[in-house]
Amino acid sequence: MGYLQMCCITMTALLLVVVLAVVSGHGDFFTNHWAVRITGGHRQADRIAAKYGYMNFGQIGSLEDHYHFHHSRVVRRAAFSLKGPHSFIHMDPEVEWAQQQVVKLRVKRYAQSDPSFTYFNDPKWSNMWYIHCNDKNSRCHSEMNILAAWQRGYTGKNVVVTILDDGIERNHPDLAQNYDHLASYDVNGNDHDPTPRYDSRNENIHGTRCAGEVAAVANNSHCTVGIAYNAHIGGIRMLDGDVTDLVEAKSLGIRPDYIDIYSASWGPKDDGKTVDGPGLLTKQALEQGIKKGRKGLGSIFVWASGNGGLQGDHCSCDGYTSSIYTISISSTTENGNKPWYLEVCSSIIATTYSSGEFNERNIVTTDLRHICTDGHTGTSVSAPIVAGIIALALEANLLLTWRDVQHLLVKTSRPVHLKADDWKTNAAGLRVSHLYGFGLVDAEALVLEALTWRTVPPQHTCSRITIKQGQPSVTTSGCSEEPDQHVDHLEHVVVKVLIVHPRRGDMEINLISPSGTRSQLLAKRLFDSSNEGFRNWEFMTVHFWGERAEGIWTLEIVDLPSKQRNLKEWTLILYGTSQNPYQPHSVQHSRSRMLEIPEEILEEPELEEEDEYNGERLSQLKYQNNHVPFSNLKD
Ligand SMILES: *[C@@H]1O[C@H](CO)[C@@H](O)[C@H](O)[C@H]1NC(C)=O
Ligand SMILES: [Ca+2]
Ligand SMILES: [Ca+2]
Ligand SMILES: [Ca+2]
Repeated sequence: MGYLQMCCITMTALLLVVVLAVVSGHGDFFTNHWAVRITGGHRQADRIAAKYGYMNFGQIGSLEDHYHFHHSRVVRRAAFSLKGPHSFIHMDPEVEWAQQQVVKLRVKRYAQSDPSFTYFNDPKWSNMWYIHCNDKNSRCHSEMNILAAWQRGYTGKNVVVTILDDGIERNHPDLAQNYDHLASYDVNGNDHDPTPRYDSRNENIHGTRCAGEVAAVANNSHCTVGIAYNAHIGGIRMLDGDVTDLVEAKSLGIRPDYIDIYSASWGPKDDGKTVDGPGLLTKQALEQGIKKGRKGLGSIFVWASGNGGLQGDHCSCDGYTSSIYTISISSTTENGNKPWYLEVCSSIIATTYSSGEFNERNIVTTDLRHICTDGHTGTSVSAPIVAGIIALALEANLLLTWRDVQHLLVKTSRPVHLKADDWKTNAAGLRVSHLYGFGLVDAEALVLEALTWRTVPPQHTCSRITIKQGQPSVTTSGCSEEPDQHVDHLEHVVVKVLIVHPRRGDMEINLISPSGTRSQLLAKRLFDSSNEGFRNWEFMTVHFWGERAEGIWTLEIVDLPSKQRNLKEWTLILYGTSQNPYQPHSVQHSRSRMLEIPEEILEEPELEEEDEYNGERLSQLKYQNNHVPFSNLKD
């Protein structure tokens, strides 16, 4: 009898569960909070709460007889109302009404989300916390807003992405449908099939893992969902053999009018003592790509910033990731912590989630031999995520240039909860860090901005300012004589140095802009004992993005206590536009700008006092803009 009764109650409870699940719909998650209506006052409510194992948190606002009950034994954010003694509260005759509270799937700035859309039948979907961040399994603080971008209809359709790596398994069941042989090539094998070489050690898993992040097929009951799950995906097999300048150059130049985005998750050794970058051919291939690729709009090269964190490596010593033509991407952990592998440097533009500590979740993706994995880690994860997100933006606006894409990332990425001790606001009001660039990418913001984006004005370059030894401070008229070199609003800033030093790793180099923003171009590297110094090495920083170019630029080298550095020569190379890229036709702006010039330029700026770095100002130069481009504008 007792058993029977128990059985029936359980069945009733189960029924309730089903009803609740249906009412709540997909996309809603049960919490351990209940709203309960009980007459008879607080003490009665307390008594009933205790009877079923709840805490009574008191009356709900001004609602008489309504109480907030909390049950600590329910798993937070369960997908279904959980069974257990506490659920019997619904059947207590003294309880007039009870409702377990559900959390709505929060999708920012999207009014009519169709909850069923957020559900895919791919078995690893529930593990993709970085896509449905505020979901039942996810407690991350900030979203990359990928789901929201999808819900606006952007999934990478007609955009072509390729992975420069050790090949891709093109017949992987989660890739085959999106695989595009025209976006693929095998540079190692000199054929058109980029299928990886299989061996017992599974050496060549990397490319297939990157590919799945970008474009694994959605809702096919297999494995995962790619970030641009309707994009074309190809692979360029080039890492499984001798990697030469030629191999790299060839790879970066495969079908530049067909392939939109090249994703590269590799680079020179991250051993903390290497200084290496693209060779002659590869440099040309990158330049050719941004000039001629995508029928003149420019190829998009996305690059992982490097995994040498433990070796104290600094990504400014990696010429691929610090090139102005590549988009350098860093990683953060689920909790916004600095991952152990992270490399710091000033050329990083933005950041995605990736793997972290043992208690933090990983990224899931496709793997060699038709399987899935959550073993894909490091900044290798981050470049493909951004490649996928850029594919969404290109679907929204196919006319974005290579520089538009960088501007969009600068503008839409956010520091949110990413922890770094060096977040600062530059003079253009942009928050930026050497760990994370402009912060966590925001796919939805990116597609929204892309939709209404106006192509930025032409890029100008000013690179004639060279300081010779013994000339620590020079005033120059900059590049004003030639209008097509006039730089006013900054994008990238490059410093090329010739420095002799008995121990390269002892040096820290900083650049201070006319607005007073300080960017660290190089940090000390413990393992770098080379005596080769820097021979015309180019450091790049994006930290002055949007700032004005005019004024005194200061280079600072700290190598205490040895002070053995010998700066032979340095060149400041400014990239940017003559017009404000965000208000290209504002007459108002040109007026105020003309008023500013005499003051900023003619006044000798004060030097700051000796700073906290105990550094020595080695060299300063003044970039003066006499060019007044708006003088002929009619009001
Ligand atoms: C995924 O597939 C299922 C059928 O397996 C379908 O009911 C659902 O609507 C699909 N989801 C999306 C977002 O297309
Ligand atoms: Ca092949
Ligand atoms: Ca899938
Ligand atoms: Ca590195």
